Amino acid sequence: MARISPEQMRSLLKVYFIAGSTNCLQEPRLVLEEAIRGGISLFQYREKGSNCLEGMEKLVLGKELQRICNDNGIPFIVNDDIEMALELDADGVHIGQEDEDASEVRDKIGDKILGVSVHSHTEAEKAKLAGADYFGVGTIFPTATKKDTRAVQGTALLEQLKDFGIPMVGIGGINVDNAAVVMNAGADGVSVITAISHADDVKEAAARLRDIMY
Ligand code: 3NM
Repeated sequence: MARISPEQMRSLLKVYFIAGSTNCLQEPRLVLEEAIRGGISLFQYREKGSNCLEGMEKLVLGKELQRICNDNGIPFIVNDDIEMALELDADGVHIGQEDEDASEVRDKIGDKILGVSVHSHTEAEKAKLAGADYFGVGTIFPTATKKDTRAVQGTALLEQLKDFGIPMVGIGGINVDNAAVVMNAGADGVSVITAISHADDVKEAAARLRDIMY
């Protein structure tokens, strides 16, 4: 398997749904299935927060969500947990600045997709050198989902990072009302948790984001 091309990566990032059991108001498998029906392009399993699953339970849910992704041709990315990503043979991993060093992760995962959260020009330079396939750029708008985010920066950083030529996805407080602003600032896509996982109609929420991004 070769590294993903920037063009392929850009199209996968369009509507990037991130979730774990703690984000879902309904059964996570149902939420993922509905989000896929609505048209998400990529999924990240992020099992974080109080009362999140651990150990075998986390792995079992990961396997089930991965199978749903595989059955529907949606690549499956694992947040942070490199061991689990390798054990499941996931399509990729996403890491933050507090997680393992990006170069070491690249060595461990070979050609799998590597996403890195960046909050500054310096972090972006480092992530590019480490071999990131995409940048997760945030925190764009205020969010209640992640308590330990860095400062909210609006779309300014997206504008600054365009010249890197690395595919970029915005994160933090993105929804149907502000997704177009994020795209117009240079993002290839939007990554969202709440806008899809807490929607009354999950499929409809994903479809509306998709309409905006295409
Ligand atoms: N990372 P929602 S913000 C997982 O700024 C995550 O790096 C962020 O959730 C960052 O779409 C965030 O519900 C939470 O706002 C995004």
